[in-house]
Amino acid sequence: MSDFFAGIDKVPFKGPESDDPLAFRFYEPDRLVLGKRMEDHLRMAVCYWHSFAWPGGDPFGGQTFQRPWFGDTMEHARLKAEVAFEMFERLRVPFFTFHDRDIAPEGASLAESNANVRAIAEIFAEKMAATGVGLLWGTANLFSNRRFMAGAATNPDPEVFAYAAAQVKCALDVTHELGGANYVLWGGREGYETLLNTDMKRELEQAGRFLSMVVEYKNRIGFPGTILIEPKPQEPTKHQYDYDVATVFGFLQRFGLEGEVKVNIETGHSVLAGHSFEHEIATAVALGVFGSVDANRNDYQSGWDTDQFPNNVPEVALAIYHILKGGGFTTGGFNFDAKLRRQSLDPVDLIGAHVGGMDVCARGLLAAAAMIEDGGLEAALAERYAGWETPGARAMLESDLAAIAERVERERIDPEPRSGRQERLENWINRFV
Ligand code: XUL
Ligand code: CO
Repeated sequence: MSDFFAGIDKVPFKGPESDDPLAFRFYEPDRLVLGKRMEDHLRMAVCYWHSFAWPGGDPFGGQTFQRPWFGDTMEHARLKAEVAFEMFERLRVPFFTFHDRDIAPEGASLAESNANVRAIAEIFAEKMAATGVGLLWGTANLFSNRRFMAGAATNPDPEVFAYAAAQVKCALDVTHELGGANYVLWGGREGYETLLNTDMKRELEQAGRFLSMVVEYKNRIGFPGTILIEPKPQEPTKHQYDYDVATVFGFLQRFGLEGEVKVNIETGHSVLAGHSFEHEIATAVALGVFGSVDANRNDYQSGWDTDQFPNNVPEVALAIYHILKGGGFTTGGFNFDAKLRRQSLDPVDLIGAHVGGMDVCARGLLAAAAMIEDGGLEAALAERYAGWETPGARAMLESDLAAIAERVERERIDPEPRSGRQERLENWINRFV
């Protein structure tokens, strides 16, 4: 046992009136909401990279955090795993997520790096069995090392494609062995800076072939989880190929993968793409590719992917409303892809940030469930589209342009516009959030 969180107990539930910053006010794992346990609705996860690997740097300054596990040795990596599970247990969080390079240092060769990852995965397996904490997803870091500066799957050098494929194979094997519920591909460097040096057509074909290989391999090893693509419009490249959910869907269809791969939607990435979080979720639900969520929030003034902890209840409630309407999570969940501000130095900051994020998700779930139970929004939608439920409207969709035109002239059709009632619906939402 480490002493990193000494003096901080397992986070208790104290109810909405509590002012204890290290207690849940809304998150009660066993509380039934719409007939399902809160924990099973939300399937929350702590991410390894921001919480345990990020040193607190920004473009103008380096490390601010001092963690006893910062360093390049396996001893450091083992201490990091120790502390990570101590935090998962304190938070009662059911899942975690990681990149291969978050958990173990890179070796002198890929074989050595893979061996390091496997050694830590063995420790994870023991700790997961002892604590009941599960792996929501694993992934490979194909963006930090300089070899990936011009892309991984989309690199002009085929040997980088090969290296990335080998790295993903190991990360997927390890995720499978740890019983991961999903495997994520976020194309950090899969995009371009300038068309002057980029063959876009070729790069998109490479990305499609790479993803097809991942799916083929997943099926070969019998990985029962879901392969997820995480859309993002820019950062780090100026033009990322996986811009948003709609773009990813078109890409999946082109390579015949829309039945095999789903999306992992991140709040901040949605905002960077000029969408709302719920827009991206509703798009994925409508297209049948909703998978999982990276929960965070962006600063609305800075225009960067600031990865702050979620604390906007209306934003989270509307997102969960659309998730519930889509049938809820299957293999996915709420992964906190969120990091502390670099001045938040203390262990208690790390715990407190997650307590707040988890509580906001719980509160959002309660609000969304109340909205569903009330049924007001659903009823307003049904009324708005009622015309389409008539036999005449259905028959029209089976007919053709000329027949429709003939009827419009014959019956002298001239539709009367009807109110969209937006303000009334916005006011209705405010009763629940
Ligand atoms: C980057 C991002 C990643 C992915 C996993 O913006 O969100 O951390 O979630 O690679
Ligand atoms: Co993310």
